[in-house]
Amino acid sequence: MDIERILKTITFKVSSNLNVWILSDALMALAHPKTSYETRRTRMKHIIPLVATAAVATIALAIGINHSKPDTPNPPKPLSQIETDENNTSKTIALVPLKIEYPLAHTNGTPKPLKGMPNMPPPAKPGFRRPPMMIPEGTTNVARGKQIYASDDDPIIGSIDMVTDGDKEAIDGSFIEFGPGRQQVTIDLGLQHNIYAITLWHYHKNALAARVYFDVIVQTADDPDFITHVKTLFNNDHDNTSGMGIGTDKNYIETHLGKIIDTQGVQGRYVRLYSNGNNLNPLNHLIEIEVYGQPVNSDSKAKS
Ligand SMILES: [Ca+2]
Repeated sequence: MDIERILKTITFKVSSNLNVWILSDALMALAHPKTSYETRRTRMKHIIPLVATAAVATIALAIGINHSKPDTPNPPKPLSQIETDENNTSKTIALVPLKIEYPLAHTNGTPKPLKGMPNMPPPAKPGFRRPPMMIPEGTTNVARGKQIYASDDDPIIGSIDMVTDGDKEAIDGSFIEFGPGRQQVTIDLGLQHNIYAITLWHYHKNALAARVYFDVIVQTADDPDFITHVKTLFNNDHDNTSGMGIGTDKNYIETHLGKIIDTQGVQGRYVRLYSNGNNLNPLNHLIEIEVYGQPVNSDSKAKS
């Protein structure tokens, strides 16, 4: 760190008797021009150690203060949260990191850069790692094997049950290809859940070019027609192509890491995912959706 190096250099110079001696003698000669060199030397023998000690102590304190400031402020991850149920009873819920089993990365070489792609976030800094998401202890993927409904229930490739079959690989036999235009799939969790995270993978085999899916919208609701208690949890339809409102979320490049949405314990039974083609063709692809939650009538109660 540059500031530390500079301060250490100053400390060395100040603690050097020669430098302090010359400086102090010059100052004393200016203040008392008629004083002899021997007299000044006698007086300075008592002054120099005090000046040097004070200077070193001040600089050491400055270094200590500088060290106490972290390079990047990282607020500590909460290990628990207090939730209140409908009876106004509060309880503390232990939080644990969300653990995701990622599929293999399917990339060959460097994908072509995305030129002119709207609504993209700035590129991540080298070495950036996504911080773990904290969810209540006991939360599991409650979407696995659940009933699926879709706007296109006879896909071009694959079958809609593959949305929740646990296979996340981007290989032949693992992905679904829906028709062009806006399509949606809906998962019926079977009963109301508190939902803490949703993860999803479109087609993430970026062998030749980065792939971005458009108008990705994720919602939950209490009913299959999405009329009651509808919550929009993600929406990157920045220009309202779908007519469901302008989304403030960013487009993103598909990778084996998928997309993770923090859903803050929202309550619902049905989870719906929209998309509207991608940057390479008008088709829609899907590999897997996971919904991490707990039934509402379990120990964990909803926040909203
Ligand atoms: Ca799958």
